[in-house]
Amino acid sequence: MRHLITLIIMATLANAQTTKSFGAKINQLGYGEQAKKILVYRDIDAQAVEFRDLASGKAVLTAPLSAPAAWEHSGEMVRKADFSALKKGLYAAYINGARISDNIVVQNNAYEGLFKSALKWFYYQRASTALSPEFAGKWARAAGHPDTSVYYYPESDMPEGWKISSPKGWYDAGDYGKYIVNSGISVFTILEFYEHFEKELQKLTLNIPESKSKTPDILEEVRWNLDWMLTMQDSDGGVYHKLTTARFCGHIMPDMDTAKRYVVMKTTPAALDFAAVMAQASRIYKPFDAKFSQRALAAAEKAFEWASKNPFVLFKQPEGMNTGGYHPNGETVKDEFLWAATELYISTKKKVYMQTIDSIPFGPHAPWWGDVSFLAVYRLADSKNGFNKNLTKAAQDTLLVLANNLSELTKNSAYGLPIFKENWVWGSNSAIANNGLVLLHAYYLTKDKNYLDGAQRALDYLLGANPLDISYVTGHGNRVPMDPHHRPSEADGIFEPVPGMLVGGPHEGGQDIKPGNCEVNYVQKGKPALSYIDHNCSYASNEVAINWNAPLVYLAGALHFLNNGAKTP
Ligand code: G3I
Ligand code: 9MR
Repeated sequence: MRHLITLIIMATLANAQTTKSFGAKINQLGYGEQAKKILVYRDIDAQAVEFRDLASGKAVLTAPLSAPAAWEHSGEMVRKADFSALKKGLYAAYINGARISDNIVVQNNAYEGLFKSALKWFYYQRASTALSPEFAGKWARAAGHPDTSVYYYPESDMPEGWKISSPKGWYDAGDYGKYIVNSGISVFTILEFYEHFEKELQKLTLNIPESKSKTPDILEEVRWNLDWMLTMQDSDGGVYHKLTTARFCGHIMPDMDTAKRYVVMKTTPAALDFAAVMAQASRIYKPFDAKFSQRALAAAEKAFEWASKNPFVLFKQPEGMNTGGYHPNGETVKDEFLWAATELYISTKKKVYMQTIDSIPFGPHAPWWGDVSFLAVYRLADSKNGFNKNLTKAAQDTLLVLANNLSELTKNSAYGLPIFKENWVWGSNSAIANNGLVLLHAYYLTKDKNYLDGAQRALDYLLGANPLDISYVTGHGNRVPMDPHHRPSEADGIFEPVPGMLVGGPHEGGQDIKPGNCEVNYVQKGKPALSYIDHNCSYASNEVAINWNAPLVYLAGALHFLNNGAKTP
């Protein structure tokens, strides 16, 4: 009952923070001038949509409505209108004289604030440090989790008094755990964004404590997590899987969570994800910190060697611990071996890594923390990385198979969105963001604008072009999440959640619907795109996570730079 009352209060309060919807599904932050612009509206007896310039009130474009079509993921009948012809300005859409849309913004800087905010969010996730008002504004907070005395779980498995120092790093999500596997794909994605838009990102300032250094702020922020990751490697090269308390703490601020913290078993996926990002980091940081670059590469090779000697050690949750696992059903480690070997080959050109690459097949499956093989496909498909022509061609073909499937959905599905049925899982928004990144990589390879249009539609979905007509990013949009499952946002006494966070998004899993947790069944069977609740009880649909924000940073940032004339990578 208590939860229900909270829910009603939050929903009412939340509405106080949002502007009323007019019904048309659009990107609530707007569009670049050259972007594909699609409006989706419920099935209605009309021929066209009229777009009016808001300043003059004059009609400037009439766009025909498509035939009604059913969108299987929400059970809606909808129609689309293409208003790509609109150039810089502020507009609204009308049907039969009635307004149907929020303000429509067309300007090339539409996503600048968003991508910077999504990237700055990683600073807000820092463990082991206070966030001062100078850098964190009203979300400043005391330091939590020094992590200078971290034990082994279970302690009985180690000699009396065994402990390590493992400070810094990013909190994984709405909890205060630090997880190597999830750090892997998250760090890769942000560093790849840097690799692809290095010129544009050199000068980007995030207003973080390191902003005055000679190293670009984006690299300084990632370094906070890389430094922690290095402390998770044991002397034999193995890497501990995670660092957490034994059980998830309550919804409290970091400095209030003073329970003992532990590392747990070394695993093969942890060693390989660690090896991959350390090899990648050794190349990127070399011009800024040669010593760190050498240390990272040595650590990467040592971790790969440990994994080669321990090729199938999987995470097993110890008795009495309930924190996250990052251990997918039916786990294989071939994807991690492929990715780590690919990054290590690029950094060292050693034959041993090529032998591993040649032994592992890859397929057209977008990347997620449980299958990182497509991160290797991105590398193998890039002819600048010097792999043999046949392998590069095979990777390019694989990339285009997946991108073409996504492009077909963009063109022909009722909502015009690059979304597969299998994307409706815990973290569905990150699956859709990663689909956008697949399409961007295909655009870089072919310069075919259809792929760029698909990436645009992936971002449109996250920012409002969805059946719930909300932007899934805190603080960015007309209707946004106000009560995410994010301990600092819940416990800080500040009404607005920390900004720039992409919530997990809708799906039918409903793993959080149980007595004493989410007591409202928000799942609509057969309608995954509607199965979401903006309440902190819902860690399955409304949490935030570093591997969800990272592809948002890349997608919004890449479109921003491309909208403003950046060369494709
Ligand atoms: O891969 C299968 C897919 O084949 C199947 O069709 C689908 C539907 O059943 O399930 C898919 O597996 C899901 C997996 O996520 C991949 O999407 C599992 O059901 C689902 O339980 C799993 O959820 C993970 C969740 O932890 C619970 O383990 C999320 O991916 C993962 O992001 C989340 O991570 C947590 C950390 O453990 C702790 N910190 C917060 C973080 C975010 O919630
Ligand atoms: O806060 C935890 C979140 O980060 C995890 O994704 C989720 C699933 O593992 O668990 C959350 O913690 C809850 C725990 O699982 C059950 N008791 C309530 C905890 C806070 O919601």
